[in-house]
Amino acid sequence: PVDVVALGESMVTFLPSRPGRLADVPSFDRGIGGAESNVACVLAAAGHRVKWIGRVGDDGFGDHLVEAITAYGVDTSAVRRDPHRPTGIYFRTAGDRATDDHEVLYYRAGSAASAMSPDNTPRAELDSGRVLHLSGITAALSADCLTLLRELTAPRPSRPLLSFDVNHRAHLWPHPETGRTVLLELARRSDLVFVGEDEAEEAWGVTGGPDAIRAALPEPRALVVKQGAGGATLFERGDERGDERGDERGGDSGDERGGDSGGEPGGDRGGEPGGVRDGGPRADTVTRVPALRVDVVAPVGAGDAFAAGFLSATLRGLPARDRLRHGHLTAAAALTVPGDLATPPSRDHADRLAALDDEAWG
Ligand code: KDG
Repeated sequence: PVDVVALGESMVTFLPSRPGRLADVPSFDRGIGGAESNVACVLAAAGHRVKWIGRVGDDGFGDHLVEAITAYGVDTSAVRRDPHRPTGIYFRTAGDRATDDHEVLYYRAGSAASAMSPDNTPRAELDSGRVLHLSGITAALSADCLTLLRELTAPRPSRPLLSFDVNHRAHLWPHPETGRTVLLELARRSDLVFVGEDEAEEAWGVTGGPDAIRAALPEPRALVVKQGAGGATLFERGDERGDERGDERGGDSGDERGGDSGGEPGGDRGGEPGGVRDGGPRADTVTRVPALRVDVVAPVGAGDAFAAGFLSATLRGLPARDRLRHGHLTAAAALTVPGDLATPPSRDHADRLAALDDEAWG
């Protein structure tokens, strides 16, 4: 069985060969991008069995994406080719490191991936992993893509653990209000949610830091608020092993609960509004871990790498602190390269770094 299935649009990316405005840059270096396939590539590099599901054009860029993502060790056998629509591409400048003030130009409207729908996307394959990783980008691509995401986030028996990265991309939403509502709806229906502190403010107007974000989003059993150089905070409902009777909503028997480690995916599928169950609201366990101090080259891909590191540690049943540390370690690798994907530390190396004492992590 597959550990993680990731669904989303991947694009060929073009990064300027020298700094400057897009208007002035004469040539570009080709790379691959796409938030969800980035997560898949980093997880595969960490030794997990991963499948990426997407849709690309029947063109050279589509060939390149499938070949490059396969070369990372990701199973691309369920990727569909669209004979009528092109593969999406995008250009981005490195921008200002301090402010992340960069230019992004997408050429993805009407792309092959934007035609993904419940009818043409292999449903059994989507549910074939222990974890299904989705992001808010897909919801913005088209009405069909949004329908697909709504179906995949609906509560249902034997749903894989649903991991959702909010990934608010303001350029992609024709109406900001729609993005705001949809992203909140999808996050509420997920088991594990990743959101940036700034992103929550930009998308939902939530200010006041991680606690305020958790208050606005109490449903997911785990919520990771990423605070850039400030670290990350994990909120996890304290009942993950408490419900020994099994899942009263008709899901699995709950035998995969991670207990104290909180590590194993599965268990409390679907979520109940407000995190309230028959015994009333359960308290969150809150874990905060500082980030590593690195010289940032480009933040692109760091959020995806963080999600991959966190998911990898989750699949391995590691405790909360180490799950966050693994997220920071893979993010640090991505922050220090210009493109979306860096070579992450090997599993042994990451384990050694994650085990350093608090002083080293302080
Ligand atoms: O997280 C990196 C992604 O933003 C990048 O690869 C492009 O998927 C992308 C998007 O839609 O912004």
